[in-house]
Amino acid sequence: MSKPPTPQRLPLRQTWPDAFVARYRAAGHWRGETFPGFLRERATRCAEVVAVVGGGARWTYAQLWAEAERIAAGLLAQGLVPGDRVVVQLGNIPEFIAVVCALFRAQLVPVYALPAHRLTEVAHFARKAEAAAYVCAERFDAFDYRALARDLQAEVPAVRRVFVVGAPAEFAAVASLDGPRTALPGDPDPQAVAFLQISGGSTGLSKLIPRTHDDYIYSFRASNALCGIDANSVYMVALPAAHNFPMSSPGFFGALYAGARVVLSPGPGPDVAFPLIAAERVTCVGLVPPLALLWADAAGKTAHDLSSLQVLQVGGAKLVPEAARRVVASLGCRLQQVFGMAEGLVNYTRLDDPDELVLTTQGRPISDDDEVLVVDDHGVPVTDGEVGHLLTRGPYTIRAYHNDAAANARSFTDDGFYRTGDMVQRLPSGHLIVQGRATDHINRAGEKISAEEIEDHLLAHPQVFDAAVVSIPDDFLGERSCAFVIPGDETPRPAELKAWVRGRGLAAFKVPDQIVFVDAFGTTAVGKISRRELRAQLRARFLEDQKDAG
Ligand code: AMP
Ligand code: DBH
Repeated sequence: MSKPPTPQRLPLRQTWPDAFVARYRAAGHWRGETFPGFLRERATRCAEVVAVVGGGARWTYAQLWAEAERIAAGLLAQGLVPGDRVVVQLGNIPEFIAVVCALFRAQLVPVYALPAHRLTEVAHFARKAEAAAYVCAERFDAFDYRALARDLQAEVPAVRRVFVVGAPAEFAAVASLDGPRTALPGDPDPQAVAFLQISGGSTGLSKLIPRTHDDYIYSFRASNALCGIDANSVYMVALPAAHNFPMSSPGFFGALYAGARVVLSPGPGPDVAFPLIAAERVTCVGLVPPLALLWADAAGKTAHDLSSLQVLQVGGAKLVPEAARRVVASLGCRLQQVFGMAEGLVNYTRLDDPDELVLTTQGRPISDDDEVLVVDDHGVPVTDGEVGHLLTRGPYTIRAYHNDAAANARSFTDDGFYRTGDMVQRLPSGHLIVQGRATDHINRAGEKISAEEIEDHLLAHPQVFDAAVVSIPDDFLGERSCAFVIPGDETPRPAELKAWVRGRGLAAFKVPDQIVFVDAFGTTAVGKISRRELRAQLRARFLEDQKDAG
């Protein structure tokens, strides 16, 4: 039997200059650990300890590892080969963790899609990553992912195999995967890329973020110490598990590293999360600001016992001081602000920081080796306390995206600093206050939406002459998206345009919250203005009109 030819693919790489590698090793940040290495060790040392709770399952560390090895061997028996990239789109179910651990065990490379993503996004990830397979759930939140799988294979035929958690239809079931354990590879190089995380997409489509075993494990091992996670902790995943925040800050990986218990909440609302907190005695959970406020509100009325909660983390979008005060007042546990990014750098307020810093800052970097620069528009460092662009490099911040030369040229300086796109103020203590951003994306309750991406979809509509998408302050979401549209000959209805965007195969959170029709853009502009200026003008005019109307 002849083997299929090994496809010519762009290699996966994330490298730091030698001097930095030496420094991060010498400092003890990079210890040569790998995902399969630490998971196997925990499966022995914490064999009978409960590792993962969710969806009716209660797996010990030994069971989780056995599941991972079964699925890993099964995927290889089905024809996948180490190095293949696999798009994973699963909700907060134990199989998400088992599948990801299985991919690590087989040296297959997960590419994380969110459950909210639809065909356009998943196909983009598959194409960019040159994925060979897709793992999805039969359904989640009433959406049938097998239909998406069919469309995906039609659009990206390189996705040879589909594996389904639940009823597989014509595909293979994850539950029945199996194969010889002897076919499993040894442990990977700790410097190798372990997975591809997804960026929120500040300009255009999401970018793929290659993270190595060494760098990512460092980020959550160090996070554990700063978030109070140890073997006695019970960590709840309330946000989508594929998000970098609940995955690694300290996230479920931090919890598994510590030998703690991970509790998967099927949704982020207090109605589902509170009973689980009470039943499992959850000690730590991470939320985005709107959810934290919702929880704070509900905590005052609930009959469920939330007294086990020690640390409530809030991040993904700015938590303003007044909101922080409300959260602290009603939840009665320690608040920790988390300002992170899938590209790397994560900042935490420390559990023993004075209250004022916890309420008013977004924390300071994990590592002494996180280099932070706050610079003006010309790249010159500003003095402490002034607002500037945040640039960073360090032992767990990437130096390049995968397969995206244009984004790399834009996003990294010549000496390897990542341009975060965030505008911050740094206090003498090193704590950062996020003051805004330099890029035109919308941070909708922690989900980042690229204005450009949505404008492109609107422009594809036959009755749209031009469109500009901007963020508008929103009491609940923090920001909502508003599309200013110059119609063609006929003005479509707003609902029709929203349905159009949804119909383009996009995550629902990207559908504009509001559509405003205008005759023209930029009356004050002389000649050509940038999209960025245009969006700023439209936003300013809109807010002014609202003020006048109110
Ligand atoms: P991403 O690159 O998609 O992982 O998104 C990371 C971005 O989310 C950051 O660069 C910030 O713009 C934003 N972000 C995350 N946490 C916070 C926070 N606590 N406060 C303000 N913005 C945040
Ligand atoms: O928003 C984020 O991407 C984020 C927030 C908090 C993140 O990636 C993280 C912590 O690790």
